[in-house]
Amino acid sequence: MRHAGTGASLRPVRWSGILRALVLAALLAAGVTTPPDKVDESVAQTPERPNIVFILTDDLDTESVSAMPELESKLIDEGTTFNNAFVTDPLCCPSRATFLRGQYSHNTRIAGNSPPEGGFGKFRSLGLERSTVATWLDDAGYDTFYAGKYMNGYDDTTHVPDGWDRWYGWLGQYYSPGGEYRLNENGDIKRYNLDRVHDTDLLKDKTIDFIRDQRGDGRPFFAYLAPNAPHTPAYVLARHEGMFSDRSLPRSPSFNEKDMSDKPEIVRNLQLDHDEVKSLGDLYRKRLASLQSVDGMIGALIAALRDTNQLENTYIILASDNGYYFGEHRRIDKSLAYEESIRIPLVIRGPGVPAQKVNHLVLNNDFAPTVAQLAGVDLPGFVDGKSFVPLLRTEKPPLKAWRTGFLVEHVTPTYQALRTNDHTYVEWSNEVKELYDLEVDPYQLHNLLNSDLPNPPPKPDTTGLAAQLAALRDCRADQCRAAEVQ
Ligand SMILES: [Ca+2]
Ligand SMILES: [Ca+2]
Repeated sequence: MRHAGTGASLRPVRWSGILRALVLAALLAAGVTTPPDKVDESVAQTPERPNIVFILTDDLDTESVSAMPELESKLIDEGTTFNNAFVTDPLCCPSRATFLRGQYSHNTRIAGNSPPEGGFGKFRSLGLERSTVATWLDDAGYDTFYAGKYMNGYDDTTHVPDGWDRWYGWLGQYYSPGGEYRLNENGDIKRYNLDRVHDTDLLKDKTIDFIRDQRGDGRPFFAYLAPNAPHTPAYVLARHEGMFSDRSLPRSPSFNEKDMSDKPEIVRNLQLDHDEVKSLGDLYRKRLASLQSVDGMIGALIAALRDTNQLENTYIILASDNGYYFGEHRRIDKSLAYEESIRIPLVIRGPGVPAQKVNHLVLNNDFAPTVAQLAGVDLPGFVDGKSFVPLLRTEKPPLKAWRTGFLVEHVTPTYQALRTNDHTYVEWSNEVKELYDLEVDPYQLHNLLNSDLPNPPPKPDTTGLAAQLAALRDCRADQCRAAEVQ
């Protein structure tokens, strides 16, 4: 059933919206968010079967969100923002596999962007596409839509992954010389050029067509958008050229970290020279300008949902597949366990979701189970994450009862880390260890386990941290959720 038509007087429309919000709020408050397994498909887009729109940006750091006014006014001001949202393997392909399956990368076995560690071919050949958030919702009668980057290595293929009713998958590694790019459109390969249409605008148009087609369809929908922005080369729309030309690169205390003697050797010997700092500033400004395409898309999608009377029954979620270093600890890019790389923006608005900022630890592992709960579908037993729907209320579980720590893992270079509410503890494959007390050292300048100092201070006791990390290292499903609360 759709919302009351716009032809009716205003009052029924408003009351229907308020009623939906009250019903959902009551369901949330009662802890009842799972409707019966079998839902009559003629009764659709009800509060129990809402629409879901997800925007997964590429390499968006939390600081750059401040350059996105539509995101701020239409999602952050209207919804719940997670101040402590993280990815558990800070690299594109592993993180994207986790978003789709709700598992740590030691369980997806997608631990890199290319074979043998990971990539699209491995994701497919392991059979992982057969059970994702898309197939769960598709099997429950949702109309599903995907547009944008899928996984590294997805190229020259007419293959459409399971579970997606409409598919616009980005092919290849970004753009060819001359600005050409290709999409797999429901099995057909189509070519475009940046001169004619910027890829974010193209994805936006495809999504708006889909949203408009849903009106009167009678079924709820799930749209998953994965724009390339702001990932390098961060193409800027002509209308945004030159924006942010006055903005200088933020320099936190860890920028070009002065004393690296506390860091493991792999990090310690990094250098940032004057030219690199200058080009980082240029990249930073270019990324902010490229993000305006995503910001405009947020506004346009919300307008399309409103125009088609679907906004009140739609959850909109924005996240990133990993963070980004702009010279912090002399690093560029991502992949280490320091904050700038694992921390992501995460915001959700929708029916019954209060405008608030939440400090609980939430993960990319939690995305798929959250969407499943919002849609009222059952989860397969392999999921490691947990739905953060209980945090979308004013009355929340206590922070430390929710999650006290989680695993960060990475293969190249190889480390496992534990990020708790107040510490980062890293174990490298060569047995070097790092420990940062985030309450006194939020910029991770002083590794408390540095053993190379001439007269090292007494080391803190890491028994508890090491034990929690050991419990998480090879965990599965319930074991992970149990080991994350100590
Ligand atoms: Ca990425
Ligand atoms: Ca230092």
